[in-house]
Amino acid sequence: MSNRAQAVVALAGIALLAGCGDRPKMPDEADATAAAPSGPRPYVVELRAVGKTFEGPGKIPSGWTTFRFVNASSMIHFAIIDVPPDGVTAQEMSDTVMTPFQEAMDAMNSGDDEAVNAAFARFPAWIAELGRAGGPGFLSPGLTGQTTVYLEPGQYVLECYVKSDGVFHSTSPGGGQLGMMLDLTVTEEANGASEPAANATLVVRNSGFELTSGELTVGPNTIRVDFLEQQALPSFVGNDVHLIRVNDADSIAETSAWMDWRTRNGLEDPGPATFLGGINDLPAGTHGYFTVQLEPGDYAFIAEMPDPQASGFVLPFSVGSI
Ligand SMILES: [Cu+2]
Repeated sequence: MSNRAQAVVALAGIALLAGCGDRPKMPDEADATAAAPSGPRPYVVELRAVGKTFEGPGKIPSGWTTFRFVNASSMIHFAIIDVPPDGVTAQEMSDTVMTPFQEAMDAMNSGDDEAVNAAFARFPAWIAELGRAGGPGFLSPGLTGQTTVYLEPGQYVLECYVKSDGVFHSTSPGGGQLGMMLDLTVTEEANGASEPAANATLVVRNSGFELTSGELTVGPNTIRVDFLEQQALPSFVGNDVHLIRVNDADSIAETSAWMDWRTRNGLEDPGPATFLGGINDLPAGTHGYFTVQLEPGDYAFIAEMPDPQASGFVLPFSVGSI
């Protein structure tokens, strides 16, 4: 018998003795003792957005990983997890991808198509094979999000490409510094965490979102997101899920218009809605989770892609009595 099992048996004996004694048993005492060994055990990584930088660990064990994403800044941020080819670091991505991306954006804003094409032509050949492993979705200032993904051992790069004054947060501020990017090494060691338990399942296909099981309610919700399909759109983005609070009749249309990074106001902070988190692109056939606390009101799942509303990637819903 393991030490842990012995400890559980010993605790059970104490609970039994307590139940037989003079002291009245508290209503949930026995339940708490019984639930502890078998309940889901998350492995939580705190990732903070401070100004236009990420603060988080550089090395973590592999397995189901829950990112507690704390937005301690005054801007909207997200944290997409890139899977670059072996040996490609955040610094190399910054030099070879983020720099031409910013040049392309500047050229788009000035209407110089030739310069746009020249910038895109500078991308490294591997850009078409850049993988994605999810990560926390858009989160408004001051909020905390929670997103869980399965991370295999390997080398990852986190990035945020929300814009401030037309500049992607992932763009280097100069002087050899990284923009909003973070190298993350995931080791062979297993974190041993359990897969989260969800109360609702959202399915993602190339035709849009569908809530296939469960119910969204007032209070904490853990949403399983099944990526049945994934796609590479011409704007270099794919299927993902973000959650907004729908504050008025224009929230969805305005957010849908904001979701195209190629436009001057696209992904420009501050955004038109309150973002509550979500999950970034995962490969087809895989799944992840995000957890959100909902107050009574109107909400919508929405994707970061050109005109998600026209493409089936907006799913409004309401919880509680309004
Ligand atoms: Cu950002």
